Amino acid sequence: MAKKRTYSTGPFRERAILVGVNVRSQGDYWSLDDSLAELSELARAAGANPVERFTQSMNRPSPTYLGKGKIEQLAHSVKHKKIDTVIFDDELSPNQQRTLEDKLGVKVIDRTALILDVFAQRARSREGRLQIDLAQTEYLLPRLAGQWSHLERLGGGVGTRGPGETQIETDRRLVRHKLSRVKKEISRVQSQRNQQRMQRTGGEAKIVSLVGYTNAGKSALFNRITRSGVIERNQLFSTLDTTTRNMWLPSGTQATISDTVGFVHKLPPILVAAFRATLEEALEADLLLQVVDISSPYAIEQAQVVSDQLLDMGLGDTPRMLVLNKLDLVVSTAYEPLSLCMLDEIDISEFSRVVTTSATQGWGMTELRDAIGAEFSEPYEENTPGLSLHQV
Ligand SMILES: Nc1nc2c(ncn2[C@@H]2O[C@H](COP(=O)(O)OP(=O)(O)OP(=O)(O)O)[C@@H](O)[C@H]2O)c(=O)[nH]1
Ligand SMILES: [Mg+2]
Repeated sequence: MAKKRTYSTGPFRERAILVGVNVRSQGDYWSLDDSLAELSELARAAGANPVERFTQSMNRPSPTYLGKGKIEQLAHSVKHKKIDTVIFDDELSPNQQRTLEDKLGVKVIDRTALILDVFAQRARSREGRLQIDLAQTEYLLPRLAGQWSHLERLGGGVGTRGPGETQIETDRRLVRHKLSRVKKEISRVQSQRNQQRMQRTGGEAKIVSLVGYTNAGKSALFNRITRSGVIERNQLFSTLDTTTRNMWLPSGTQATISDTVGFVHKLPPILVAAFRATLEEALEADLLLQVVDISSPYAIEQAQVVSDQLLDMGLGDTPRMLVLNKLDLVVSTAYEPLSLCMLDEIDISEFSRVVTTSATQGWGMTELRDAIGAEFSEPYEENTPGLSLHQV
């Protein structure tokens, strides 16, 4: 009798192997090692204990994700190292996931499920919970259907097929019903938020939005600028809800500034779609402050991921300022020259200005405020970054 499978994105604490592939034809600027280092952090954030890494280089993506021999090696490791879960660094198709579970005999999770899991643990507000609920349900829907067809394939015959099919239909109907309910609720929350925005600004104030990689220091900067108490923590995805406050510009006019959810490498598209309501502030922004943690060894890759994802969200034309944060971790005083090699590697022509800050030390706050003010009072000149840096 076939074993019933369940796919869950709920919390788990298990011994895990991390698996990634390097596909030469895809030429990712993010190295496999770096990607797995981040996957390991995500796994820990979700409560798992990564004990080993498995990698494979290949010319083309494999329909089974890994080559046959590699899957055998992996199965051997799973058995001998008492592994509970194998975590893959890319989103697996429902078929790949099922085949790999069959071959490995343990639970198989992909990067998407892991990110959904971390989000689910962090979600506090009603809107955040609704959005993660939507993303998880969208993720589970095709896997749910696959789960039953798999049972039919294996069990088949009398006593399974009929009830199985009925069950698929019932499950799909229930899940679709849930999806439409959650979507309706999200759009209600979204229209309330739009109303609030209009009331707050009369629809006239400029909208500034902090965007950037998770853990870059967006909330810390937001708190510094607006004297708010948004949670800032050394962990992935502290912020899931957008917070908006008014801020005064040096000219005496008001703008609104928003703290938003962070980005991550290979951010699941279903999550971006589900969090569209939360990202509304960024979508409507007159100016994006792209925050980069310059102390991170992955600063360049992280900046690139965020630029690419903003482009995917249709924000390629919104004026963008580069905020190099955590300056205190790379220099000892605010006025020490910053090595230019880093700036050489980031394409600063994408940005209207570059400002360096330390949110924790309060460095660069006046410069940041001035730069935002200047952005709204001067004509935007393309490809002439007005570097308001003391050190460039
Ligand atoms: N040393 C130093 N630490 C900083 C600075 N800015 C932020 N941090 C720390 O970095 C960690 C992450 O900061 P957050 O403000 O929560 O980062 P975030 O970009 O909002 O992250 P998410 O909400 O997860 O997307 C916290 O522990 C902050 O105290 C800085 O300029 N210098
Ligand atoms: Mg935050």
